Amino acid sequence: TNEQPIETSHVFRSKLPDIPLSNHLPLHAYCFEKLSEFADRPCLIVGSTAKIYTYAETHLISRKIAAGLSSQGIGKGDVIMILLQNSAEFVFSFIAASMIGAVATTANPFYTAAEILKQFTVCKAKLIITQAMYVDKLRNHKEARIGEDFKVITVDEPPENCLHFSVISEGNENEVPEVEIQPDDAVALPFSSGTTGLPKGVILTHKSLTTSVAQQVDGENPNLYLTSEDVLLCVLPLFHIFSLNSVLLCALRAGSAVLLMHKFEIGSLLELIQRHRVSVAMVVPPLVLALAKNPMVADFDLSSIRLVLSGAAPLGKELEEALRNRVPQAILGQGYGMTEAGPVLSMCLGFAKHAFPTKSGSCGTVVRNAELKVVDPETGRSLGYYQPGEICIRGQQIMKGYLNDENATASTIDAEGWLHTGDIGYVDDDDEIFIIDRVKELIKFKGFQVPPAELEGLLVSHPSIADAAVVPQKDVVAGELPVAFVVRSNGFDLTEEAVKEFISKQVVFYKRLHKVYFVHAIPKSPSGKILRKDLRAKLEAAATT
Ligand code: 4UU
Repeated sequence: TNEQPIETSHVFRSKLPDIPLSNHLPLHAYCFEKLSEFADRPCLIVGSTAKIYTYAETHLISRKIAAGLSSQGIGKGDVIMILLQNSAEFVFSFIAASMIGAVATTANPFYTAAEILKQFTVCKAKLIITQAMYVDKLRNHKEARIGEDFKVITVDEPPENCLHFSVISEGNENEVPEVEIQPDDAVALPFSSGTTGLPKGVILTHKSLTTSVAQQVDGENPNLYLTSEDVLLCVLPLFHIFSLNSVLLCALRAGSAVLLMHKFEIGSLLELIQRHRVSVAMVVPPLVLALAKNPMVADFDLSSIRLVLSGAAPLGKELEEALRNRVPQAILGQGYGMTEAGPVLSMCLGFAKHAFPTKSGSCGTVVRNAELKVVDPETGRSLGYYQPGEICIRGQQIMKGYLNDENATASTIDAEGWLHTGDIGYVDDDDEIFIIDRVKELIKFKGFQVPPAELEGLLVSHPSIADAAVVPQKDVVAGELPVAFVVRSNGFDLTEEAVKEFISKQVVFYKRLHKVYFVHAIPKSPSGKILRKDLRAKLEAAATT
């Protein structure tokens, strides 16, 4: 007989049964599968103008753009960059790329020239769709020139060497080339620094995204129940996977309307919620803070809101309770996502058609058709209920891998297909997930990614800096702020202000350093890794004294 102890592996599953997945379909075909049913329903509502595009119009314009992109030389596997704030053009361009088997990489239009060009170059993008005001940032490219090496299309008046959006939007919808799209082909290429290092291209395939959307909104009892009567708030930026997937793609699949806001401003947000009777609000914790605390909220009618989904950063219980007072009729809950995970790992089961009771502070339950485990970071052993460890996820929704980075892929997705998140959490005996810490380097400012390695690279490029480390400091409004520990290389002339300015000139606003501490050495492990935990502890000690 075999007396060897059997290694028990705890795998957590959804309380909802698995469903058949239509993930053989290309993403656009999947999202518009029920087009005939929703054809005349509102699909996109442009907040600033109140212009409405129906499902039929959205589909038709996207087909025209698909043909237009193809006549501009974009073919299967080619990468286009969408550098836009939330807008109808963003949506059309994304769907159009999918229709011709092209890949869309999305970037923050507020990025500096250097940040954009790095992503653009790594992706080998052939074409950029943007606004005229951002074109100057694209002119800094030393090797590639606009109009010669890549094309730039602007949704407004095109500057020199650029083309107007009508060049693609007036394509002939009957001339969309027939391309064969495999489920494993890339469709989206968002950037994320993952658990370590610099931002990397995350390859999300048609199968990843159709699976992820299905895990949320498909089935007899969808985990996130949306209908064609719903109006979803789309104020979170579509270049980030949270909004792209859980707002836009989920809405399209369910036939809901998407209210597009190009930027966050509390007054117009409240006004639009009231005017368009927004029923579902996807938010991040700083927005919850605004909704819970801003006195203006009392002047508006928010009674249409039936569901608030917060994600991308931890949401405190107190804040959740404060929001509950403002929208007592709504179900509040969280989603937990990570770009690499496709992105949704777990979602509140209070959002289901037949809802389950849930607890505040939880990030929901693992999505259906997926497996989640919690592993001991030291031993790799999987842990049971209430035992905190690193959260890992497995399923058809996770990324194919990082673009041109086999090492980073292999250190994130193990040989058995488990994606390691770098988040520490536990599962309680109602199968609800609680995140309590992050072991990866990543800093999150209002849900935006701030990769420390990127800032450290910039810091040590300064002639007077010998070494540097960047870690998060807790903050009530932003969640976390990047702060730096810096070792000066010559004398003591370098000031905190000079360091801050040096960085702020090179990065988007949320990556700016909040504080600089000058130190004699950066604590490191024998293998040379920065001991971030020690630095974080130092900050916490300083904050409490
Ligand atoms: C504590 O933030 C995201 C994606 C979020 C998302 C997506 C779809 C949320 C709900 C949804 O429906 O992706 P990234 O790659 O920018 O950042 C990933 C990291 C996670 O690893 C975790 O550390 O952001 C943190 N995070 C959260 N932390 C994400 N969601 C949560 C959360 N609570 N609810």
